[in-house]
Amino acid sequence: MTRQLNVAMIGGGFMGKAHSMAYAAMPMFFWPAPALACRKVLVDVTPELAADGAARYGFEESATDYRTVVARNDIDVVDIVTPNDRHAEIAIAALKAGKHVICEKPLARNGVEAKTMLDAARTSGAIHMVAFNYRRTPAVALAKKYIDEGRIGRILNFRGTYLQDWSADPNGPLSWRFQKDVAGSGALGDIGTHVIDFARYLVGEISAVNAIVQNYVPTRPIQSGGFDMLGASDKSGEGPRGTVDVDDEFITLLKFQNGAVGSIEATRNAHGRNNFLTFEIHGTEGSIAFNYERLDELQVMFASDAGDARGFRTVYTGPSHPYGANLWPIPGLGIGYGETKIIECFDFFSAIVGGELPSPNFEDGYRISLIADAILESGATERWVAVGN
Ligand code: SOE
Repeated sequence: MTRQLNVAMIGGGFMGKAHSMAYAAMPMFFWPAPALACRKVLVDVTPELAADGAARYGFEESATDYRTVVARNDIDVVDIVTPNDRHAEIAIAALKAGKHVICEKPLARNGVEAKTMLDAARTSGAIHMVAFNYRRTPAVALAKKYIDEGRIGRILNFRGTYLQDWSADPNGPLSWRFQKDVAGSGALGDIGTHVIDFARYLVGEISAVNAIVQNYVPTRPIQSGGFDMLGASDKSGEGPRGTVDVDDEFITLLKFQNGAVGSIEATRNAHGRNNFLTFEIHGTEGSIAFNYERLDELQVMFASDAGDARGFRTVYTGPSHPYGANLWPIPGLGIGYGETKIIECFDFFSAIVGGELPSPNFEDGYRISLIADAILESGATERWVAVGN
């Protein structure tokens, strides 16, 4: 019989929806499934929100006190989908109780906080994962396969961007994503860390950064209620405003330990860009390019191509590509954000059942936090900063 894992989810917002959908749908794609998820308890800040989230996302019970829930004997997995300032306390409590933990990105608000989580994870011996879902896009996993097979040779250069526009309006609300004590950083932690994850996954460890870090919107209308509405609430601009103390944009140069160089930029203020998460990688034997806005496609060029056929070709991912045999039967049918979360759930559950740490785990989350810290320090000091270790 397929094993069952009882899940407690802490938080019930946008990511709660994504993860709940993945728990329900994963076995429909990956069968036989490594384990089935029983959506046991959903925890939120008020009884009403928790009950509403549980009903909507298919959890058996609701609760408001995560400490009682993570200590329960019938809970196997704790899934953290809260704002960033709660990640550490919840993860550490869950790991101390011996639970497997998946935590939304960024792992923590800074490297010091991430280290406390990594230490707890190492001590517990439990399985842990950080939800950098985009590397589970089949086209991105295909890029990794080509690189590992040496198909584009030695990597010379990585260029990554993550551009959105939902915070371009200065009258968009002051949600937690614009408050340093809750979020840790702005575009850097929220979306830049996805690109840092790509860079480490595809190229290797980053050794030094040289960054420009900017804020464009210093105050925003104070939001009523704690919900994260991204850019979608009242934008009249009337009423009291509060201070934004995080970055709206950063651009950084990169040095990799293996000698490659690169750059990353991220902003949520780029009018016209929605989820423009891209990379282009140049190697001695070819190049690879990816844009999440066309996530089924990988652009590939091999230097060995015949002279009259040189140029990027489009590979449409499908059954013969990573994870593809479990998705849809014909290339080009198209996947979306949901499938990346379903694959993430499959990899997490496979790791729990197999007893082997998945990647990215809390060690990766910690390293990414150190790189984010170095980017902020470089932006403040206007010089190259070596990434800590
Ligand atoms: C908002 O910028 C956001 O929801 C991020 O927090 C997610 O990580 C990203 O995948 C989509 O955009």
